[in-house]
Amino acid sequence: MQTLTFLQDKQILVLGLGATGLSCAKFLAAQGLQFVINDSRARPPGVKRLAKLNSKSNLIIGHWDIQAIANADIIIASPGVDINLPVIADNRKAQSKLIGDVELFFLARKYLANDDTLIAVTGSNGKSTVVSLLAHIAKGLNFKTALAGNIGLPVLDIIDSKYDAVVLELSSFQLETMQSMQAQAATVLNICDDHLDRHKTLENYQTIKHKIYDQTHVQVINREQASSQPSTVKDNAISFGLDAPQQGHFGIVTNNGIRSLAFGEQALIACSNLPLVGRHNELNCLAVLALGYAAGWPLADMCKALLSFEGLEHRCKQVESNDGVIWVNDSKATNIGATIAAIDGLANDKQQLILIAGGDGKGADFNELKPALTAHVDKLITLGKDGDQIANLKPASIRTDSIESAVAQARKLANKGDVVLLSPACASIDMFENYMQRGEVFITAVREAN
Ligand code: UMA
Ligand code: ADP
Repeated sequence: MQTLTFLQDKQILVLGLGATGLSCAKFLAAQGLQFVINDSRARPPGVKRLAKLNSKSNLIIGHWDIQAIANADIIIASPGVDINLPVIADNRKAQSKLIGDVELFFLARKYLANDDTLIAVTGSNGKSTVVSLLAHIAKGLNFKTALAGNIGLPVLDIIDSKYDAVVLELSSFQLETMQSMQAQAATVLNICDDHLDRHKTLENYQTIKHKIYDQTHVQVINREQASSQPSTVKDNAISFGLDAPQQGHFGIVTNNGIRSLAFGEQALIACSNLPLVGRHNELNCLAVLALGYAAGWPLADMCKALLSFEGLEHRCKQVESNDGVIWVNDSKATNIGATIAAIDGLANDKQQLILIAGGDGKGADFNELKPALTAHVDKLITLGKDGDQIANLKPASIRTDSIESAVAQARKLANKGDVVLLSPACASIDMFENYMQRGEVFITAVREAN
């Protein structure tokens, strides 16, 4: 790789030694550059692997190092590091450059004249589903494809190769330190309260998310939600929504009672054939088609490839069972917005919807759940640290102390064709290692009683 002049003869400081910090270290070491890494944790996860890199680095752990921060010309902050912490904001030199790993990736790409087709996705909910579906489709189109960013693989880990399609999931933490992306297409899927402990106000969180629109050729816009739309809409913007679309945009049309995803008037795929359940997933599929279309991917081939997507585990995924009840695992619903989407998407007038919710609410105001609980949920079963707060929102709620007993209660209440939905609206850390383990316990409880 060529040497990047903007990094030469500079005091470089990497903040954080998780997956991101390690990827930065690998990149800088490959450039033959000297750098300091500072992680405030006593045992950051990347220490052993950093040692193996044999880099010209100096590691400082266990506290924020004021001297290292004050000396740095370039600070590369990991997404988990709050750049507004006074120890960082107040001690850095006024002329220092503060960027994230994703900004470094784009600065390096520019330097390397790498112009792979790039699609970027942010939003409060649905990011992982949308980027995984995009990558699935890109592979179906026989593109050499990379999927990176907040979904798990740090972007600098893909900088050494060229791809036909690069699909990036971007968090607000990453967008906060970014300005040099030049995506072909990008979207803010939706916005609801999230990460306010770090961004303080919804307005600030929204402003950070909107930065993605200044860094893309085509803006892909959610027609249904004003707060996720850019303040300045470019002429070539493409929109998606659940209403009938205008020419050149994506939406839903109904012909002879059959609802289909559509491009303008052209019906593309019957909604009943989609591999993912719920209205929110119809929106996700429309966003995917709009993003791919904006990147110049052939629409008919995209639709074909979309049908074979199997969905991601723990996101509104039906659990196989032979009791005629539709058990749905949505353990990834760790905020209220995701649970409302699942309820709205799965409720129907004919069958009961039984909701299992609760866990660690991270200080959220659960009152926002009340309208959906009242309108669509027939029975509510709660568990976990903040389960009682949710139970208080609906009369005759059933309080339990485990997933197993919640499933047993649901089984007593459910008839054939009813939906039992685990969509906690809460993090899992009060009872489980993570949302995956919570989902697995649910699946096991459903299957064991079958
Ligand atoms: N931390 C410290 N001190 C430090 C550095 C980190 O206390 O000096 C803490 C942070 O508060 C954070 C944790 O350590 O809780 C991890 O931070 P990190 O920046 O080292 O994390 P990485 O391992 O580099 O993973 C990051 C993203 N993590 C975060 O944004 C918190 C991963 O997203 C992402 O997959 C990865 O980079 C590759 O790009 C995870 C995530 O939870 C999945 N994202 C949030 C979300 O999806 O809601 C935004
Ligand atoms: P993210 O990566 O943004 O967290 P995921 O695809 O992992 O998104 O989904 C997280 C949760 O949000 C799941 O419970 C899922 O069912 C729900 N969800 C997915 N898409 C949407 C959407 N468009 N609107 C609201 N909730 C959604």
